[in-house]
Amino acid sequence: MKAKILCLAATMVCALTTLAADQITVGFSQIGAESGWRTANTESIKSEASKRGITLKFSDAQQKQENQIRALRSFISQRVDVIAFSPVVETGWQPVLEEIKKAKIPVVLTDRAVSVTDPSLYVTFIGSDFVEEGRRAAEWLAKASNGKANIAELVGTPGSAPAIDRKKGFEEVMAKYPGMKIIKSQSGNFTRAQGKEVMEAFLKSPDAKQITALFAHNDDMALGAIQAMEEAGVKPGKDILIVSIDGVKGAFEAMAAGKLNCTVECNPQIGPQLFDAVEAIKAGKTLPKRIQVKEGVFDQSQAAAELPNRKY
Ligand code: GYE
Repeated sequence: MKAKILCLAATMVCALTTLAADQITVGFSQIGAESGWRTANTESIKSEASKRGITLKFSDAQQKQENQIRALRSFISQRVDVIAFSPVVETGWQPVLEEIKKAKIPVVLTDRAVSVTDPSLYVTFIGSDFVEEGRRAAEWLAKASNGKANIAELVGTPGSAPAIDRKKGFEEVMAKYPGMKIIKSQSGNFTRAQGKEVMEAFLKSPDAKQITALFAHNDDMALGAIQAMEEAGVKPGKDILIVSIDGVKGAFEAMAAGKLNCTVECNPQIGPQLFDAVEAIKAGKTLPKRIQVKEGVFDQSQAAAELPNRKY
């Protein structure tokens, strides 16, 4: 009897140890909560971790790089299995990534890329092609305006990969249309409040009447700008054509109401691909350096039909 109990206890200890060894802990440093896209991205990551029984240490940096660096260092001292983060800006990561490498913790980048000289500092980057999104926005506008537009641009967070790349893709296509010009360009930091503020300033400038189109680097800034236009007696979507990027629910509602003309999709639901990568790393598998997220382009004619399908 005694032997039996001992044996049972040993099996239980053994089972518990296996469980602990299998348990994966991931430290994730999120940029902030600046947009509808970001909220959906956080939700996707948190819900996927809990679905898979992965322990997630989640930290919100409130759009500040120094907060992200602090969070990354704390993940090193907590000895998490994998560190993942969405870098607010592209530069300035090399030192902390070297510290992580020394601690032998694999790194997965999600959403935004970093610019480092040593690509071995991270395993893989899971994210969208922001240059292509910028191209798609410009292609749409070129068609809708017959290649003639005086464009106001609401730029994302300065130094961030999506702001740099979306501008680049947009301008690349615009160069084929001599009648398309960017006549105003300023950052609205990817937030609705700052998008509104900057649009108000654009509309107060002496050449405000020349603006025929708005290119906003994300939907939230476009939604803020729509409010500014309405308050100034300008008809959004009619007096000024508006194209933005993300494809959040609010953008589809604005399109269905005729106030926004087009949104280029940028899918925030990265959670499943992130934890597939984490599990692959733990299983010793090799991953591609770049994992692409799928997305489309939607205009007003598709808005009502697509609205019920939108998950973010
Ligand atoms: O477009 C914007 C968010 O990095 C793709 O960040 C992301 C961007 C997204 O604040 O809404």
